[in-house]
Amino acid sequence: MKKSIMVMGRLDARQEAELAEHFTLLEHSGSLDISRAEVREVLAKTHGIIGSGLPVTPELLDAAPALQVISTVSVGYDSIPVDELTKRGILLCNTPDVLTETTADLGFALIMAAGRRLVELAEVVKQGKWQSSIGPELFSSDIHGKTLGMVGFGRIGAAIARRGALGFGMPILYSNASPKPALEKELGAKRCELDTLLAESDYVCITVPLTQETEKLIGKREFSLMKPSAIFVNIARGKVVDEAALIEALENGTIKAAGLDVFEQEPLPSSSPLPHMANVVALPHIASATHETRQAMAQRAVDNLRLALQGEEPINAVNEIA
Ligand code: 8YV
Repeated sequence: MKKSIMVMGRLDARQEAELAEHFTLLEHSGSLDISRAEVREVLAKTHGIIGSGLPVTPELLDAAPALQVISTVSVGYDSIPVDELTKRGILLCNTPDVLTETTADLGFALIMAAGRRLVELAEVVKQGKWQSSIGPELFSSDIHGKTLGMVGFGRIGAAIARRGALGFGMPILYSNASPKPALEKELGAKRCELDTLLAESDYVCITVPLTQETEKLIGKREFSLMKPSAIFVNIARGKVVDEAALIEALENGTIKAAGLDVFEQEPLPSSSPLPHMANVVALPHIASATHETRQAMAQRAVDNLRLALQGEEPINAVNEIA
């Protein structure tokens, strides 16, 4: 008998057909709200779940006794309790690599947008306020030759640093749990303590995953260490930063500007001041959201799910099941 799966979110028709060839696709109304009887009924039968931002809780896992694999269409898996999955013998797969360059493109775009005040200055033109030549109050900051500090130096962090070092001649500092000698050689990057990085960088870019150790890693104290001219970029997870401290630092000139793709709460609540601040470029979590990359991520997640449920080695397993 075919195994059953729940498809949460969008796959293209070809990917759905590929899964339907091997598995029964369970019909559901697109939510994982286990307070609903209909959702519990579907969960009770499912062997695999594919989707992104999946709100996985122990209660949800209790409701899915046949579950063998969760295949997330994302590299990050902070919404999923991996240890709990491992304890229950459930495999988790994610989609690294295929989104690295696209995410790094957006990270660097935010460095440029916040540094060169692109959104703010485009608004000057849009609102018909470009009446004389632009004066120093609207001048921006250089990017080339400035020091880029990478908080986290994994695949995406390295890809952003590569753009900065090779394309813009930026000296690179990085803080990371382990040293990266190959990248030090390739990019001239220097590893240092987080506090040193914060004090010496002109651009500070966050790419660490959200874990217990990195939650609120950057708060009031850390902002106070940065240069008043520093530009802060976050493409990792909003919860790595104390958002209230960030807002305060941007308001009182502790730092100069920020480019943000991620927020403590997403979608950003309408009460947030961040999108209305002139020195902030705020985006709706779109670092990997190109046609090509979302397609590649979905395909990778489909491949992972299919392989894992067929008892083969998936391409990207997060945990190990004995
Ligand atoms: C997505 C991301 O949030 O991969 C990640 O960890 O942050 C993004 O690419 C999204 O989940 C993709 O569907």
